[in-house]
Order: sequence, then structure tokens, then C-alpha cells
Amino acid sequence: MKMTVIDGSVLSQCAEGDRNNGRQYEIMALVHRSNPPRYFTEMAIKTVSTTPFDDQKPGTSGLRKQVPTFQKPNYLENFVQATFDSLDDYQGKTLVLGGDGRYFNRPAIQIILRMAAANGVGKTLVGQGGILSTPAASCLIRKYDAFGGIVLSASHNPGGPEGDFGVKYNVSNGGPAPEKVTSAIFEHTKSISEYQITDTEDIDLDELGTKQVGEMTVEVVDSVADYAELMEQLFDFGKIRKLLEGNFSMCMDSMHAVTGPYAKAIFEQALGAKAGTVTNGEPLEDFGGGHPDPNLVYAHDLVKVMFAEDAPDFGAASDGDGDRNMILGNNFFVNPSDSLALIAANATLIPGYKDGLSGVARSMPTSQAADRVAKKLGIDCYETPTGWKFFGNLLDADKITICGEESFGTGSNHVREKDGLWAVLFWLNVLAERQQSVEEIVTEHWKEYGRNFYSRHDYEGVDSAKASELMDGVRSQLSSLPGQKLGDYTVEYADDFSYTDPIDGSVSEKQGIRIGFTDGSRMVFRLSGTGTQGATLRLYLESYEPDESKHNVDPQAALKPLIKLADETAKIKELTGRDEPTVIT
Ligand code: G16
Repeated sequence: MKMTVIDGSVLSQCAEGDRNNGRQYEIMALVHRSNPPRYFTEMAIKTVSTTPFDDQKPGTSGLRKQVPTFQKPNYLENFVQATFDSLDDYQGKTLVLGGDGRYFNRPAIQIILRMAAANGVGKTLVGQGGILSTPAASCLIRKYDAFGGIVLSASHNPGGPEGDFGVKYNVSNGGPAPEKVTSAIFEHTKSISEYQITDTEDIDLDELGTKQVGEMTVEVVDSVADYAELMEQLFDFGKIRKLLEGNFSMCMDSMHAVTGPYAKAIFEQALGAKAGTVTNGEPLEDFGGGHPDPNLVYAHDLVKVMFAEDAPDFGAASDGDGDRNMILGNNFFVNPSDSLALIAANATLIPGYKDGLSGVARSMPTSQAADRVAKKLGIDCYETPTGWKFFGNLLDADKITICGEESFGTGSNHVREKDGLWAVLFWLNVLAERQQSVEEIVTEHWKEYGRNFYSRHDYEGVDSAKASELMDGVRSQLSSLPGQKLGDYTVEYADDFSYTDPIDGSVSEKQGIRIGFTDGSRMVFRLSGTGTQGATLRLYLESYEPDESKHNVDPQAALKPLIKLADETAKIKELTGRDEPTVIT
């Protein structure tokens, strides 16, 4: 007698005799009796013995490791099986699957398809060529009522045989799995002893249409069409087309990552932008050797164009999986925190948001510029931990319409992920309506609300033990800091940020150390949850300047006293052994 264990429960049982006589056999649901019985072709499913890996705890956004780690025998399979094992009630239902096209995307998709079939998934929608941007995957999950999605990406981390890979599970609202789900997956990875996989051939991922993997239907879908349709519903494509067909010039850098096909279809084909508007538009497995992170350091091609004498009016870049964005004007950088505030302030100019916003949210380290807009609009502003997953409940409950993070992420209730091209379209629509330059729009915003000077200093690849020592050192000062004078600043509060979700009451602790001053300035210390080598220390700095005559200052100069204070408080140079951050945004 053979027992197959699925979802931690005994789901199937068949006599050896049945297996040998070449018949199909019925999988009896012994525990989940409410599930309809399913039929599998004999010998299609293999149960493979495995042992746990001790490093499969999902981080800020799924499991991210270097490619060679994912290529270890059973490494990917364990995590995928643990994901299925932690879910209820998905048998016979639809899954969405795709990735950002990085190295190992295709083989991983073939493995996951076979495992999904073996675990009883009814149908899987896969992006053509295995390509789905993160927001497009979210769009498909919602549109086709999928129970969830598996998105293969390490986002902004470099790709290639020695680069990074990642697996992220999204739930039925289209958003990243909340902590209770990722914790359950992690628990299963610790005790896994076997996984299920079909003994079937690879399928053709490039040809659109319906195929079979065992008893599961696979539909290879156009990666762009549904997403582009959703964008057209939200934005005034007619007005944007008029802008792009006029004298307005634009450059969109897809960084050889996933947004190339999306950006070409939307900007060049649907909106009439000149051919060549989208640069680095061919997704490559190693992103052309680049680091697909849209910031001033890594998006150097775009920065060079946008800070030249004859720069275009508007520039944008997106990241590996298409959920981040950077917005630039002619010789002008829009800080992501300001971008969030501006998007909120201008939302009613956009058809999809013309009735106003229910509320806004930002991650804790994001500047408080959005709070000022929310106050003026008379709506709530929520402060969540870093990670898009924390916005999901607020969006589902319609507490917020728009949300964003300092890490170049902005989005809305249209999907449950941050969305790079959505942000670019939002800006284009605002520019088309206001007929002003990017710089004029931002400086007018500062004039109205005051300017939140903001910067993030990253120290990448720091020794993990030193990074923990640094954080512990700051943590040990927290109780004595309030009321103390540090330089010209007086500490108002100092804490390790803890968040209680207002919808489900779940508590997330130790989400970054905040030291706030009486004049509204802040410094925040956090260790990144997305890196794969050593630790990345993130230092977030913010000060507020209401006086318009002092707005035209380089943020690094405006924040200099705080930068010095942060080093003194956390001994950054001493403990990291670095004189300068790796990246300043
Ligand atoms: C992910 C998360 C974001 C987060 C960012 C940085 O983005 O989805 O919510 O802000 O990582 O996280 P950390 O500071 O922990 O590195 P992405 O674009 O990498 O998925």
C-alpha cells in the first residue's frame, strides 16, 4: 500500500495492485473529505524523500538566495512543497506562476509546474516565456480568482549564474503572503521529509495556449495584455498620448529586466511614444551584468541622460521584477518619499482616483511628507513596517487607496503589489494635466507643504556579527535617550518600531530603531531583509523645513548634522569599517 502525504494530511491511498495494472486510480481524500476526488494518471506522481535546509526563512519579500543555493538538489523543491503544505483548500483551483526572467527562471518554472500538478492544483496560468512582472502577477491573481501565485524574483538584486534568485508566494488578494503564512511555510521547511512531483516532460513556455502537466491544465498567457488593460482603465491614455506625441520627451530605462515588454507595449505602442523611448528593454538573464535597482547609483545609464544638458523632460526606471520605480525630471531627481506625497496630493486629477482617497499609508522609514498631504486632505495616514505585505489588509479593508515606501515603491488598490509602471503612468498623467515640468510640480509641492529633506544611506555586505552589534548598541541606548540633547537636537522618542495590524491585530516587533527629535527630524536604523550576502545596514535620515527660501539645498548638506549624529550614536564607521555608504539615495 502506498500513502501520499499532501498538505500535512493523508490524501491518497492506493493498493500496489492498482498501480501495477496500468489503470488510472482514484485519489481518495481521507482527511479533506470536502475536496472532490481527483484522478491522476498512474506513475505520474513521484514522492521524493528529502531532508530540511535550515536557511529557508522568508525575508522582507520571499526567500532570496544566490543561484547556486537554489540549484542545490531539492532546495527549490523543499521550499515549494513547504508552501503547498502550509496552504488549505487549493486543490483543483488556479495558481499564477511567472518570474522576472532572471537566470534559473525557466528551469524553476518547469519544476514548480510539475510540483503544482502533483500537489493537486487544477490550473496554472504562466506568463509567456515564464515572464510576469510582480504587479502583473498580482493583476492576474485578482482577475482570474486564483488561490495564489508564485513569483520568481530577487527583485532589484543582480542576476546570472552567480547572482541571486528568489521565490515569493502571493495570496488570493494578489499580495505578498502575510507573516502568518510565511511563518507557516518556514515551519514546514524545518520538518519536510518528502515532496511530490510529476514524472512529466517540460512544456513549451513560449507558445501561447493550453497544455497539460499530468492532470493539471497549464495556460501560457500573454504576459502583458491583462496588465496593460488595467492601466488603460485607470489612466487617461488619450491625454498621455497627446503629451507624448507632442514636444514632450521621455526616456524609460527597463534595465534589461522584466518591464521591457510591458513598457514597449504601453508607452511606444499604446501611447505613441517614439521608438527607442524604452531603453535596455530586452529582458536578459543577467540583466546585462547590471544591478536592476532603479536608484541614482545603479540606473547610471538613465542618470547620465537625465542630467545632461539636453536632457529629456521626463525619465523613469524600474527594477528587476517591475515593482519599483525611479522618477526623474530634466536634471531633477524625485525622492520616492516625495513621489508618494505628490501622487496622493494629485490623485483626483487621475480618472481612476477622481473620487478621492480613503487613506494613505507609508512604511515607517519613509519620510513624513505623505502625512502632511493626508492631514490636509482630512484622511488617515498609516505607518507600517517595511514590506509591501503590511499594506494588504489596509487595502482590502479600504482604509487606504494609495501607499508607498522610500525604497522606490508606490502603488494603490488596483493590485496588491507596488507597481513601477503604474507610478510612471501616474506621473505622466499628472504632467499631461498640469502642463508643468517635473521640477515645477515638486517645488510647488514643497512650497505648499514644506520640504521633508530625506536620504537613505546603505552599507552593503557588512559582516553580519558587526551589524548585529551595531543594532544592539543603539538598542541598549533607547531607554535613556528620550529628553537627551544630542548636538542641536533634543530626543523626543526612541524605540524599536512595533506594529499592530489594525485589521487582524497581528503584532510585528523589532521593525527598525527610530530616534525622533522635537523638531520633527528622525534617524532610523534597520537591517535589510532582502540581501543575500552579509548584512546591509540602512540608515534613514529626515528633517523638515517649512521655509521656502531654504528648500533649494542638497539633502546631504541639509542632513549633515544628523548624519554625524547617527555615526556617533551607532559607531557606524568603526563597526562597519567603512568611511562611506555603498549607496546613497
Ligand atoms: C522589498 C519589499 C519592500 C521593501 C524593500 C526593501 O522590495 O517588497 O517592501 O521596502 O524590499 O526591503 P529591505 O529594506 O528589507 O531590503 P523588493 O522590490 O525587493 O521586492
